[in-house]
Amino acid sequence: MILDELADWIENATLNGAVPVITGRNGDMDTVGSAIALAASNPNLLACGLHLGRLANRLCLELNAPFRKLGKNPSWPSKIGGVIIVDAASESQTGLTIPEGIPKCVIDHHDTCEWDFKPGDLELRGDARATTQMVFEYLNRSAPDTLSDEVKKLLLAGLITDTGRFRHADQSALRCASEIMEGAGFEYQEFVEYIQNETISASDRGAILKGMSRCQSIESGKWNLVHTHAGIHEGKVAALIIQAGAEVALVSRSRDGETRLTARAPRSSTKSGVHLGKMMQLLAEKMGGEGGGHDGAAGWSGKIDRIAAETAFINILATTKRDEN
Ligand SMILES: [Mn+2]
Repeated sequence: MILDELADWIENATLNGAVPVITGRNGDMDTVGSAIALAASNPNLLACGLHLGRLANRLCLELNAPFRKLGKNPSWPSKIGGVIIVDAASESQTGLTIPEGIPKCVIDHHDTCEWDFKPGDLELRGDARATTQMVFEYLNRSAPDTLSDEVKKLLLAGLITDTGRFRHADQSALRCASEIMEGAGFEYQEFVEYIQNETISASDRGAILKGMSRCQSIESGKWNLVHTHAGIHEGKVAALIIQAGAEVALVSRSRDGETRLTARAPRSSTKSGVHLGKMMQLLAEKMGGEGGGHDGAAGWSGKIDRIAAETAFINILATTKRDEN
């Protein structure tokens, strides 16, 4: 069983020194929750990463959860036994240069993967709906004492946000949530309300609305695509576009010479043949940069200009076959 291999890997690595548990650079709740929860299982594991997203920041403060924010070129501990990377499909998705020549372990649930593995490395790739689901399974099996209310909240928050509040859950994600709640000293509904209770500043609201006002709806091959560009909150803008009925949502953003694409698709589109993660990977092969993700949620980033990146995505969508079922 692969979870036993993870237990062995962690035991060996932590015997040889400190082991950073590195998050994806978006700092979303899934990556941050996974890192902190896993790090709670062994004193030689340290959760760290480039950035804490809004919710992750709020929850970490509230729970007093240990997380080390790193600069672009961090000084790693001198005695390092290995590195664990959670919820990131490639090195660039961490935004960091991972130290070389030490064993690494990648725990991830993306459909795409651009890591190189060497002997001594371990890859845990699951079709879980959140990386926190995989971390919970590990802790539940190998370190159940770690599962305090604080750790449970971090894991549950990752699962709730990565599944869009269980809209994209499946049976095992739902079972996982129920197992996390078993014996928990907090109430599920109250916790969800706490997570949802995000205040959006007037300037952020303005940016979201501006992104919405620039939306264009086009037919690309057999698909309806609604695209726009936004300065921030691309994920939120894309979600709103999907709620408006688009078959595929594409939101671009350009800053400091870097362009980022964020795409979302509802289940009806992914069932008919859209796989945004693979499309973003193809985009990276054609235009450079880095891309990947899930079938219904994916991203790409690179150095070409925004219009060229959008056009390349639209062309890939145009050639995507539609299975009528
Ligand atoms: Mn995730």
